[in-house]
Amino acid sequence: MTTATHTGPPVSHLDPFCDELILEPYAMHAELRDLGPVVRLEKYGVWAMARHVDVYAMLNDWETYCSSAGVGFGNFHTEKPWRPPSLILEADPPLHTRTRAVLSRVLSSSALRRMREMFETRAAALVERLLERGRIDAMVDCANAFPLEVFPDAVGLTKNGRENLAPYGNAVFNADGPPDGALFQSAMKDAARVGPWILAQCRRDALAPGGLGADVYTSVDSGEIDADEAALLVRSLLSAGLDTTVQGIGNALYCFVNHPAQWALLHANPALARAAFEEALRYESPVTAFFRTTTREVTVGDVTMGPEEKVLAFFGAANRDPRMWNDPDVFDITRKVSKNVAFGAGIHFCVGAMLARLEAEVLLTAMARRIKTIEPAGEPVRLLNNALRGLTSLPVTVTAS
Ligand code: PQS
Repeated sequence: MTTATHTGPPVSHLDPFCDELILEPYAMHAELRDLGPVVRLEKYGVWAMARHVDVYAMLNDWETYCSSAGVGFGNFHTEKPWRPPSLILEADPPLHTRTRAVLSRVLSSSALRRMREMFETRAAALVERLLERGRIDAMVDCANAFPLEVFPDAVGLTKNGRENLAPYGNAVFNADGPPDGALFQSAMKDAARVGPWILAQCRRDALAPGGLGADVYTSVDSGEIDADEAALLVRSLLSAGLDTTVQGIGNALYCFVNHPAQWALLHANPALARAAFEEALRYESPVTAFFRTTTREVTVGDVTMGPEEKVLAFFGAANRDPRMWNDPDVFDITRKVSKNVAFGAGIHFCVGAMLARLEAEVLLTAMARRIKTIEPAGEPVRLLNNALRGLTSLPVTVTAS
């Protein structure tokens, strides 16, 4: 399947966006890492990086690897984006610097501090409901239910129409894949259906006072951004804030279901919850991969890439690179995981990371305190998505301590 020649760059004929490799990518990750720092994906005519050192370096060099041409397959310099580009994800400095400052403030740990109590109350109540039932679907009843309970309220979103958030998120993440693929096509249908509702919720008068959305608009009053920019930044919250945490939390639960000794460790010491989430992000990274676009000719290792070329960074592969981690395929919640790239790196490092960590920490802590065992009770069902790795179903039984 795969060949490397002496005369050109290493080449792979694998298709990372086919169903089989979306569902089971780890052998492909190893193959891509072993082929070299940069590999040509023959099927698509794009480059790929899968080693930690190279992914990390690329993410930290926004001047060479830009985001303003899009972080999916399409090149916005030559093709029309499927939606008005994000002012933060799909932007470079100086625009990115200005918009990032706004969301950094809105999502800072000090801004989030006042939410913790509400999150804790709801997590504790959720866990009691789970224990009453005993047999639950950890994806549906925990990983989906908890962020859906706390995140839209944190943003200040209206109660009506929240069922549109999941299909919108699904569309956003599938839109990073190949445009002729079935997932991209269904994403465009979802986006057409729920997009207008999403945009209407981004307006100032639709957002509850005191929420994160309303807080974005205080930067309009101070003159940092205009009202149209504020609406698009609220859209970023709605695009990136739900599916990512759902899959991140779900993957963490999946790790624990498959590693009961690690759950026993967390149960004995719930203060490990925050570190445990970080290790779960490394071990089962919810964001599969992102593109950048070269702004100039650049040589990495023996490979020279031209300007305006797409480069795919495999976060999950970097996070299990044996060149970086000892025993990368071991899930160990006591491991040091700084420099894992599950949240990205560099100027585009996830601006919502503090909120994601807060949600996960609060939920995992509440579960660790009350749940003695969490065991498989049926076959998990994997999510098929171009940019997200996770599950749609994880049947388990839980017992109280
Ligand atoms: C936006 C920002 C970030 C936006 C994959 C995608 C994203 C993590 C993984 C994401 C999506 C959308 N985040 O600004 O609209």
